[in-house]
Amino acid sequence: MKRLLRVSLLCVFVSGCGGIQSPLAPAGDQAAALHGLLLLMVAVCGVIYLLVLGGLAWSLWRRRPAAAGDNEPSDAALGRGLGVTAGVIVAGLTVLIVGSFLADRALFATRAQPAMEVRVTGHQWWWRIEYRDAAGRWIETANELHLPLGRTTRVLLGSADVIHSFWVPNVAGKIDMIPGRRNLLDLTPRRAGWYRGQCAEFCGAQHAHMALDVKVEDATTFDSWLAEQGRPAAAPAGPRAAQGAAVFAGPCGICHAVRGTPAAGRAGPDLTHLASRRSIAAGTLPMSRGGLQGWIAQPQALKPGTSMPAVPLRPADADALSSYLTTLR
Ligand code: HEC
Ligand SMILES: [Cu+2]
Repeated sequence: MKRLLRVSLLCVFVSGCGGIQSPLAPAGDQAAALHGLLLLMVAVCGVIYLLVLGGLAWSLWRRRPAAAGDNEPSDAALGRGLGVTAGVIVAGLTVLIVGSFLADRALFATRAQPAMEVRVTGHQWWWRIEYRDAAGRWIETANELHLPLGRTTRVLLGSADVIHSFWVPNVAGKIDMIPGRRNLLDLTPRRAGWYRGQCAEFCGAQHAHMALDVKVEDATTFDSWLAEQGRPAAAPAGPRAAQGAAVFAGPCGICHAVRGTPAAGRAGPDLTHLASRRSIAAGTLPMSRGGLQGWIAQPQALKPGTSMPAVPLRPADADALSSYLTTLR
């Protein structure tokens, strides 16, 4: 029983050391710079901690029961002890100052270079994402950030309502998204794969359901992905999807855009290529037909307080609607 407890505690600790949402498994230049600084801080503070504990243990061990006054350290010994302590602290702090200066330079090393711009805007509780393509057009999507491997992407961060915070720990450090301000963050990922970001500033009841799927992919895959995202939605294939599109254009188009159709709402995420995404409503549900059906039927049960209302629909219309949404690839 005791061993089981120990093993499971160990698992809990070790599970924090890697994975898709961890600053301890850097997958980009900026995260690597911060990871190096973290290791340096742990090393310097660890050495000082051990020295202090070692000194304490040594002086306790030397203390013998003796006549009063016999045990007092001499002025010279005290002076030597203080000198060593001050020396260690000054040396440790100097190493940390140099280390953080170098890490800071590494974080801003790309700032002077041109880079692809992506606007990410925080909303309660989802992410609006707009890419600037080579032709200077802004291409809108939501809740899933794609990054080209080995290139630098400049993220322009803002907020539409309250303060949010952008943090994809495997790729870079955290920066707040403040209404009325644009903060910049350069991302240079070096390892392909899926990562997870999370709003890192409490922003209301559904703050915990404000996750961000991040995919780092090789530059050619990224380029064709972006070209695909820039296209308008395909015309609905078949009568069922056409019925769904007609339903969508009514109540849903007030808040959502599907480019290439009359739906041009701006209050909610752009749904032009919804079905190409991995999850629904900022990581709340995995993407599937059933997930979409559930979300549309009961957004307030799945994400209480979200600005998306449950729209009353006839069952046949709801069914056609989710068929249509799955064609938005
Ligand atoms: C009053 C505005 C409003 C209306 C009307 C509305 N929505 Fe939404 N919708 C939103 C908002 C805001 C979100 C983001 C919610 C969140 O994640 O917290 C959203 C999210 C979604 C998502 C998830 C998008 C993503 O990127 O994961 C889908 C799918 C969706 N809505 C479909 C619909 C459909 C279908 C209708 C019509 C039946 C509809 N919505 C009506 C505002 C609206
Ligand atoms: Cu938030």
